Amino acid sequence: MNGDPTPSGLSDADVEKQAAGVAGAQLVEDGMTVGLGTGSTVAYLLPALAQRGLSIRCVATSPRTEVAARELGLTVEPFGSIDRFDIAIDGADEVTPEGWLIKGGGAAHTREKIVAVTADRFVVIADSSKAVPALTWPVPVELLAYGLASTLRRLGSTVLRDVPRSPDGGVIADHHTDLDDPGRTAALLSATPGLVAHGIFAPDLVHDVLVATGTEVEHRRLR
Ligand code: A5P
Repeated sequence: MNGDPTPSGLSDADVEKQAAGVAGAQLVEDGMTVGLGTGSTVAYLLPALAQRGLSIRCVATSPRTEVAARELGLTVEPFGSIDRFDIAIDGADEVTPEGWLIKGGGAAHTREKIVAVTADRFVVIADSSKAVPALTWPVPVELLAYGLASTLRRLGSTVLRDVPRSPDGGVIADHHTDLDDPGRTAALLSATPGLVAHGIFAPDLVHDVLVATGTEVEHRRLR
């Protein structure tokens, strides 16, 4: 795979993101409540979903997804009155064969995790570069500004990211750690006061993974 444009004008990676996004959109049915993720793969999901012309109610995980979805004519509601989604579809930075994910490369993992747990079916859409044998990325974390220096000292090996605060006021950082046992790391991070949410998503959250290689999409059903 290289970065040169294909005949469609898209890079090879974008061809795969588009294929995964289109496949994800096919899983949505008329009348559903739908959680919309964030990122460059979701950017291909949105037009594919809008093109289907379904009557659906959506909730977005970020302002950029909300704006893009509305511009395409999708109905986006605030996440306040809906207490479950039929489906949520989102990208990932890494996905293992067991369904462990790293998310938050786009700093939206806190909202993305709330949407994922709210969905009856959480679907991951990914280009082939995201499918890895084991997690390796630094773990994105969202931290409260209150007591930030203390939280950073207790976490250790955590680098503030040069990005704006989250829409909920959180500070975004990346925690560098060994991920041989992602469940143990996730539990340690979850138990850290001052840490709002981390980007490790456990397999019990994930129902389907759609991984595109070229224009072919492999559908992995985890649950
Ligand atoms: C946003 O915070 C992330 O969790 C994204 O879902 C993830 O980084 C995947 O993004 P891309 O689709 O842009 O690779």
